[in-house]
Amino acid sequence: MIRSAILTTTAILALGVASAQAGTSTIINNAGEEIGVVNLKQGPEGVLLNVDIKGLPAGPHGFHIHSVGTCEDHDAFKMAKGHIKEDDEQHGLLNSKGPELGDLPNLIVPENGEVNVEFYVDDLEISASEADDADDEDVLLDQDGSAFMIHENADDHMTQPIGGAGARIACGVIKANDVKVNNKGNEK
Ligand SMILES: [Cu+2]
Repeated sequence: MIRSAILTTTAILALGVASAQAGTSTIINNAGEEIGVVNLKQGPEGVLLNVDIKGLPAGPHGFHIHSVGTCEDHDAFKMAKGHIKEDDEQHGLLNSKGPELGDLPNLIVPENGEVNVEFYVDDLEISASEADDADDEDVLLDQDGSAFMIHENADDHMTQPIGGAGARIACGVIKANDVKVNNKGNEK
């Protein structure tokens, strides 16, 4: 009886690791105030993002995925470090030696400060589908996590290292949504 309980727990944990099919990132500003959310859904080859943020300055803003999942130093957001990338990649969606995995299109914010947009990012996984891949660059929920970052200015998609996008004005740690497992061992 005890053994079967342990086996069941192990099976659920293993499934949980393998099945973060969705995620959420609460976005905060330099004052540490919540200003919106980015929802993530895993597709077969990449991740669908839905961005819903209020209270940003109007205009284009560089938008990236940075390599450490923390926004606690909210006055500057430096602890999130640089972009997620493979070793030989350069920054920039328009760069012949790029892009980096964490390069995204600019967020174009209208005068009312509200941006709501959905787009798709190729070649990313929210969490590793196999344990061996757990620390791969393309896995958002690797050991130190990942964070969305919004910059003060536009990303020109070419200049190193961040397209001239300037200061970091908003940040959101990427977190897995709860994985629900039913009594047949299937995800709900
Ligand atoms: Cu950035």
